[in-house]
Amino acid sequence: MEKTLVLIKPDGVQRGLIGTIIERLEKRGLRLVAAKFMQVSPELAKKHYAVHEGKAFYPALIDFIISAPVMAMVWTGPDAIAAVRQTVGKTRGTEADPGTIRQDFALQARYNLVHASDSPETAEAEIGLWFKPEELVDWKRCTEDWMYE
Ligand code: FUP
Repeated sequence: MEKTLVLIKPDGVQRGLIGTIIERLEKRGLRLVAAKFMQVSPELAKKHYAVHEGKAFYPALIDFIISAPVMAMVWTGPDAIAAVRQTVGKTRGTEADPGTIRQDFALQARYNLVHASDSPETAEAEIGLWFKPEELVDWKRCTEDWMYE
């Protein structure tokens, strides 16, 4: 089963959407395996967004991700990477599908509430960047017997 990194970004925290966003992932049937509420350092922000360095929106993105706390999490489940990105929706709220978090609660690109890993390679690297191996909890939800094939 895949694991994926999910961040509820500073706008989601400030707007009081932590519970709503977690609820969507829980109801989808995914399993939370790690979580920490934290202030992001500039060093961590730069490592996390290294792929975007040099782009016009990069400086504002770094300022944004360190501007208030984030809720960092690891979620797992069958096809968890695609499932979470589907639930989150496309980058811009105005392009995200109905029923997605970003379509329901966001309008533009920077203030789009959630980060979610986009591939197995990225997920592995991002989980390693944000969490120590011992911070991941090994458990199973009772719902999984009725959801996972
Ligand atoms: P996503 O995978 O949907 O989170 O988005 P990207 O990896 O394409 O972009 C990473 C982050 O950069 C987005 F969450 C928001 C920010 N961004 C901007 O601020 N402006 C842009 O034009 C594009 C992305």
